[in-house]
Amino acid sequence: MVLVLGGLWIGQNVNLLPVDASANASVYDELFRVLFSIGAILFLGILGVLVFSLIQFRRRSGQLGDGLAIEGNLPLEIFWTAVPAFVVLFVGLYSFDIYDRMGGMAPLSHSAHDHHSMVAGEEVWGGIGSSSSQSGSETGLLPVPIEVTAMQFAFLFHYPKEDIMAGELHVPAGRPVSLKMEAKDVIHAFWVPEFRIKQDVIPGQPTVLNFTPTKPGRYPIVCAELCGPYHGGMRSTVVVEDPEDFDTWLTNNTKAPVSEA
Ligand SMILES: [Cu+2]
Repeated sequence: MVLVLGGLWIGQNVNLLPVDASANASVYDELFRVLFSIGAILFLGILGVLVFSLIQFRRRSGQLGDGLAIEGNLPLEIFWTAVPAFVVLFVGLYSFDIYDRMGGMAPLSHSAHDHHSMVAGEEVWGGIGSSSSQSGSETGLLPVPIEVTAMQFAFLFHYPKEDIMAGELHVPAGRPVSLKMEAKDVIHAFWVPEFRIKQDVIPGQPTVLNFTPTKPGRYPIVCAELCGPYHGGMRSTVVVEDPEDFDTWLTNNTKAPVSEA
């Protein structure tokens, strides 16, 4: 009892994750806390029994014989099979639920014409994060579409409406964003730890990532798929701005000479 309560307390009070800066981060953090609680309970329980046994069953002076030969204990074996089976089943179902709530089960747009839907005359890309909680449908806001190109060893961002090319990803806080991503050479992965989202970027097969940033700030974009010798340096920045600042940025950059470097 003490062990379970202690593990739950540790799970609820652990503070290892970076700031949460997107709408789905809290759902992910919930899963992290549950997994951390289970890990803490197992760690403390196993370590407790181990330390207790080291002291209680140590060899006393004068003890020279072999220990008791113990073989087989059916109730114990059922117990230590059933408990991990239950834990693994629970974690599997719960993770699936979280993945579904983050929009992971929404169909990916495998070709340019599949799975696209039209909202108010605008094309909406499907894929991860396009579930109702992520697409902004409850706020009635249309997602900001941005095209992402990944290559060895950089990300390029294109705003199709304004025809802006950028090396940093600028997004407005509180508005849904829809990234359509494709790689030029090998498989990369687009990861923003502060958003708790990650998606592969694949040559020849566009993938989609939807999110709603919530906190203005600058956060790292990390390539999370080993893509070559400078993979570790393949980083960029996402700049989350107040919507007015974002609009100003769009205006300032519209019709600027496009430089593809
Ligand atoms: Cu890469």
